[in-house]
Amino acid sequence: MAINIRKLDSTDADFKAQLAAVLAFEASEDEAIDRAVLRILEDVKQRGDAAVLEYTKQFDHVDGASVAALEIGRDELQAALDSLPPVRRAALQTAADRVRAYHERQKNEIGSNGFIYTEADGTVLGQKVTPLDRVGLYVPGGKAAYPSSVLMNAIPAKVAGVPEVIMVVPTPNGVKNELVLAAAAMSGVDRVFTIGGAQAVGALAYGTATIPQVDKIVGPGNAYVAAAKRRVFGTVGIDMIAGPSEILVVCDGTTDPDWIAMDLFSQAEHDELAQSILVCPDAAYLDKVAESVNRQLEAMPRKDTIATSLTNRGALVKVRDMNEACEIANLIAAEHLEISAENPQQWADKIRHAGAMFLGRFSSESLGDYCAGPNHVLPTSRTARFSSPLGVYDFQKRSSILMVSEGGAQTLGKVAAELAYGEGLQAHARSAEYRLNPGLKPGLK
Ligand code: HSO
Ligand code: ZN
Repeated sequence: MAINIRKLDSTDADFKAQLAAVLAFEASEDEAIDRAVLRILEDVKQRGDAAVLEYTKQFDHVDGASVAALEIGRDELQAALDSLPPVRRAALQTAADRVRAYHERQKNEIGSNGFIYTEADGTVLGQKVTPLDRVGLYVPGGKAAYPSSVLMNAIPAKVAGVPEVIMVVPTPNGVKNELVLAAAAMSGVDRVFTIGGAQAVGALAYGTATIPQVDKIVGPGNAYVAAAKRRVFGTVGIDMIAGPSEILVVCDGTTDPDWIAMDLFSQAEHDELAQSILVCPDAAYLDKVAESVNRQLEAMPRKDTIATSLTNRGALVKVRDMNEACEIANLIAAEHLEISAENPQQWADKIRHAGAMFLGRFSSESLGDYCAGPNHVLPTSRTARFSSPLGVYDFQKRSSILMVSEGGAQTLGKVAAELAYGEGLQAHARSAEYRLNPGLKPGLK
């Protein structure tokens, strides 16, 4: 199988338009899916467990006696963990430990403890940070079931202090993924139900007699799950609607081309819609990578997916120099950015938009996907321009604190009243003025 990855050259007059065409991706918002999802959500809202049970039978061919019977108990989760081959269990443990350590840092070092300060007149102002009470974690079934994603979603929730993490995972035809269950046990998931699709999202969002209502739903899913998450947003929080995986490699031409070709494959193998792009100032190097792609492809079990992804959405981009490569990286705002170069730090300093930056030739994206520590749930489809990796902060919220002293009420009361009168809101003004000395309360004067 020989494939042709599109080649772009930044000196072409219409380079920007060509690049835009490569990046163009319309998240398919299928109206038929949306209508079906709306019906399911309404049904689950009205009929609760009975609806969940029926849809699970219809879509997953799992005929439970009750929703309670679809719960996987702690013993079964622990048994899944205990039955892993020792080497795999050790790898899962290392990954979990490293992900936890990273997120502990995140909790302690980016102000998750809130703040409080006292003004000269004794007024106290601050911000209190609290974890969410209950979070729902959606885990896809079938081929898209990633145990690593269980760790990446559940561990930051637990580090944030969420007391209850409820996981849902469809088990079509009753087939359970043991590694997913093991990962749930390892990351401290509290309860697991074998339900999926829009019905599971609805159950978590509205609650049923058996499934507790959660405050936020996180985790990836298919088009139905994405549509359902969009619909329930507002009733509950959601993390994001993730698009296909992306990798952008900026290379100075000094890394083994086979390594880079495999890095491009690593995201292409996720999905035919995944995007892998290489940007480099050295035209001969791009040719070497193209050659390596064709030489290595044949041996890949997922070669069809990789070939489709690279052919339809991949690109090899020749740029003038590394500075221009960094400008393009900022434009693309990729989910994963590898800077495979000598002294990567100097180029990283120029990057403002990327979900995660992998610096230096030993930092392959796959290490981040599994076990380095940072989260692998990252903004896709250029949303790294305005959003961030999933983190402890996504499982916390902030409350403002105002404790105004009697002295503070004198100064602030006049300011507030003045602005309230300006807005025509008499009760606001009076409420502030009642607290002035001497009070303005009728009868007290
Ligand atoms: N690259 C994916 C995460 C993942 N990779 C899970 C392998 N397993 C998210 O962008
Ligand atoms: Zn991956």
